[in-house]
Amino acid sequence: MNANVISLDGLAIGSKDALTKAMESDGCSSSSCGSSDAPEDMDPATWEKVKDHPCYSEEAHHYFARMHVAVAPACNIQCNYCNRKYDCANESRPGVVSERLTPEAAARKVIAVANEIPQLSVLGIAGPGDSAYDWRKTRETFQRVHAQLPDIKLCLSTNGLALPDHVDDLLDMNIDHVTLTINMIDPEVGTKIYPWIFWQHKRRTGLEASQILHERQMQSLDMLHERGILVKVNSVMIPGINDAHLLEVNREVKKRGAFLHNIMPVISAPEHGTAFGLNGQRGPTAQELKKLQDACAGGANLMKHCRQCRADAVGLLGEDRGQEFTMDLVPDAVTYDPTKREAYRAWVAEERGERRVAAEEAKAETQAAVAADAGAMLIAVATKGGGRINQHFGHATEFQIFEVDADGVRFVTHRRCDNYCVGGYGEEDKLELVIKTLEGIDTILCAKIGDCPREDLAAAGIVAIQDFAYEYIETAVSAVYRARCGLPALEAETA
Ligand code: CLF
Ligand code: SF4
Repeated sequence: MNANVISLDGLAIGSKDALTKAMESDGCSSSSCGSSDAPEDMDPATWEKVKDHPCYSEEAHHYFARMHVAVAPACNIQCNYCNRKYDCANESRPGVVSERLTPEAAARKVIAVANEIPQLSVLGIAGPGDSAYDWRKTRETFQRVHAQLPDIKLCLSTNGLALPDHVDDLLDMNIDHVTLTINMIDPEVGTKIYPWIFWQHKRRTGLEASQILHERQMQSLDMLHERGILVKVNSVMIPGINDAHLLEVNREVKKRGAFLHNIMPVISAPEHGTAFGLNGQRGPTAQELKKLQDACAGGANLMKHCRQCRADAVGLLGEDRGQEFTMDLVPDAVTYDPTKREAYRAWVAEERGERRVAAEEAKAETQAAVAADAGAMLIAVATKGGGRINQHFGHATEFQIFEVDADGVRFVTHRRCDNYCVGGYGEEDKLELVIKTLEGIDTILCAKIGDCPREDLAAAGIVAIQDFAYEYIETAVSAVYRARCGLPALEAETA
C-alpha cells in the first residue's frame, strides 16, 4: 500500500509518518480530550462524466468538491416545504439564506474558490429559486464560468417545469448533469405538496397545477435522457403524503432512464415558516428513510451520500467553507491559476486506483474466508476526505457509516454531530450527544482518540480504534471485520 497521503487542507503531499506527526500536534493530546460506482459498472463515456462529480459518484465524494452560486432568485412553483425567504429547499437546507450574486460576481467567486480549493470539480446552480425558470442568469453564469474554467463541470438543479424549453441550450453548453426534483407521479399526491404553479402567464392551482407539473417533469426526464444528459432525481420524503408513493416514483424514473435517485427527508420546522412547518408536518426518521431506500432495491440506483447542502455550499460534501468565500472576501479582479488543481487531479488519478485495488483485494480475501451467514457490522469512520481514516475523533462533525458483511464493504450513510473537542478540550455533554448519534454502531475508526472518550464509548458498547490512522477506509473496515470473525489480519493491512 502506498504510504503517501495528502492533506486536503493544503494539498501538501507527504509521508504517512510526517502527517501522523502533524496530527499529533494538531489539537488535543490523547490523555486530555476527548452506489456501487466503479468504472466496470458503467460504460466509459458515463464513467468519464461521473468520476469527478461528488454527487453522482459515491467514490468521487471522497476526493472532489462542489460549490453553489445563488444567481437565480425567481421561482415558478410553490412547494409546501419552502419559504421563499430561504433558498430552494429541493437542493438545500431551509433556514440558510445565501448571498444573491450577479453572473459576473458568481464567475469571479468560482475562480477564487478554484484557486484555493484544488478539489473543486463542479459548479452547481440550485436557485435560490428555480435555475431553469430564471434561465437568463443561470445561462450567463454557466457561459462565463465555462469560458474561463472549461474543466469545471456544470450542474443544474430544477423543479423541471421550465426545463423542456432549455434542454437544447444545455447541450450547447456541454452540461451533462441535471437534477430534477420529482416528488410524485400521481397528481393527486401532488395537490398535497404544491398549492400552485405559475404556467403560461397564469397561476394554476389544485389538480390542474400538479397535472401540468407532472407532465413537464416527465417530459424533462425523457428529453434529457434522449440527449445523453445524466439525470439525478431528487425526491423529498414527506411522511403520510408521498412516502409510500416514492416507491412508484423510483420505478418510473428508472424506466425513464434516471441515473440516480436521491430520496431526501423533508426538513420541516415551525421557525422556517413553511406551510408544512406551520401545520406540524414531521420529517421521516432515519429508520423510515432506510426502510424506503431498502424497499427501492432493484429500482433506480440510490444516492445515499447527499448532505442536503447549504445554499452557498463550498467544499467537499459534508464540509462547509462557504464563509471563507463571501463576496467581501473575493477580490475585484481575480485570475485563474490551474496549478494546484492539476497537481491534485494527477494525485487523485493515482491514489484512487491504488485504493480500489487495495479494497478489492481485501474484499476478495475476506469473502473467501468469512462464512456466508456471518452477521453484518456497522462501522463509523472519521474522515476529512481522500478515502482515508484521517480525522481525530474529537474533530469530527460527521461520521461516515459503512456496513460490512460477507458481501463486502458498503457506504450506507453519514451521521452528523457537533465536534466533541473544542479548543483542545473535550466537552462531556457533547460526547453524550455524539454517543447517541452513534447508536447501533459497533466500531469507530479514527486517526486519533483520547483515553476519556474511548472509555465512554466502550461503556456504550462502541469500540474505538486508532490503529488504522491514514489507511484506506475499505481495507481498515475489512480488517476489523476479519478480526471479529476470528480471521488473521491480511499482510497489506499490517504493513
Ligand atoms: Fe450541487 Fe446538486 Fe449539482 Fe451536487 S448538490 S446542484 S447535484 S453539485 Fe449533492 Fe448537495 Fe445533495 Fe445536492 S450533496 S444537496 S445532491
Ligand atoms: Fe421553493 Fe425550490 Fe419549490 Fe421553488 S422549487 S418553491 S424555490 S423549494
